[in-house]
Amino acid sequence: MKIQKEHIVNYNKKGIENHNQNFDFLANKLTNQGNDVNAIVSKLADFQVAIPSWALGAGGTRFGRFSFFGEPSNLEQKIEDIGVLHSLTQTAGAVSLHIPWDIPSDYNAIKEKANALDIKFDAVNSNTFQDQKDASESYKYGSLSNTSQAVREQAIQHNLDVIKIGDKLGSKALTVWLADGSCFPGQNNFQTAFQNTQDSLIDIYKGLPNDWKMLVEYKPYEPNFYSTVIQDWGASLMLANGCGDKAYTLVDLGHHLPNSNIEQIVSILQLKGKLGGFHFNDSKYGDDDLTVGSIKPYALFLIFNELVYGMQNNPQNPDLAWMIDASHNVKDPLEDLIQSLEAIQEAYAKALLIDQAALKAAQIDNDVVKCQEILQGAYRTDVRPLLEKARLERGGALSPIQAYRALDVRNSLIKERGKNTVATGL
Ligand SMILES: [Mn+2]
Repeated sequence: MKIQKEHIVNYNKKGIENHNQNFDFLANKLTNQGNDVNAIVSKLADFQVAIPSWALGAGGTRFGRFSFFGEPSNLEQKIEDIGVLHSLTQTAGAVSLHIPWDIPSDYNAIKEKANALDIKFDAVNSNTFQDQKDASESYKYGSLSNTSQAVREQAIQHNLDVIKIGDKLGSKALTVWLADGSCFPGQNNFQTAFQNTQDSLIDIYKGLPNDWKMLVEYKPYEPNFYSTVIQDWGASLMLANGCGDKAYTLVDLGHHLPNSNIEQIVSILQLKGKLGGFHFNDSKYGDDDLTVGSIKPYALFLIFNELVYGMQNNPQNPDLAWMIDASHNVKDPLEDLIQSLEAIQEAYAKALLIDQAALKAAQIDNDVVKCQEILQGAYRTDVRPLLEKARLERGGALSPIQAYRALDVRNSLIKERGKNTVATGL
């Protein structure tokens, strides 16, 4: 299914007058406060977030999975779904593939399809947390960290294969997330597991094309519940540094213990030029994979404040690979992703409103109250008219969720694909 541009234009007609009034009012206020509104709108329009290929089917838990029907059953259809998201939001201009769930059968056809929908291939993700059908070795007790050299070699080879697949599509980064760890004390020798992981990553790194990055993701627990080999940003940074300049840490919002100061983590990694990617989601308890901004929108704003500061002040840090890494089982996945994209843009827009010069002056004066006023002044601004403007200028929908429903997208997908299709993934 492809959404026709004129359908969006027609849908927008109903709300355009209201939008113009709201935008003019806000733009006027922000301009008087010293903001360059056009520059903010164009930054929002340029900000693109990759959609992971595994987030387009209904999400699940280990207890069950409830379909919303009309799921994409192959990679072509997954890219079409991202095309739907992108045409409405103008923010989802990239896909992040998971291998082996999404190995293209026809590379040229996939590239053409993505190109026609203005979708780029972002980081490719390897999978050494599940056993594959014809594999000779099992990852039951780990992959890159495994005590068995044969298992480690199989996992290294898989990552090298993923790089080759990504290279054919125009990807420029490999994301490595390991489930490796232990469930019981004494099961693993921590030092051996870490050293094996480092050595394996170095072998993968040697196969990385020159213009590629390796992104090392961390997670404190799950699926292992006693120890995880790459459990935090310190472990990730050590491993990245052990590989070389093209290896970076990847921060996933949900991969922290409760109340971790994630904004401080991204800040220091950018200072050191080592933040390579960021995965968005939200959580109440752990790695809940909830819609971005649904639980802790202020924390997301504080993280964006540091990301914006880094983008403006840390030329030593590369452009980041942005991706949504969430999928919840009680929402239509496409509606869930639209809400996440909106929340990301909202936090970004609010962070762009922070008067950095005034904040710096207040910090030097140790005017703690003023520092808080500056941050919260930006946070309390209703920036949605700016988001609407950024979407409108690129041909997107004033309200992507309302347009998605008004255009009856899910029912069209069900008519096209049937009820019982199932997307690959967890
Ligand atoms: Mn992630």
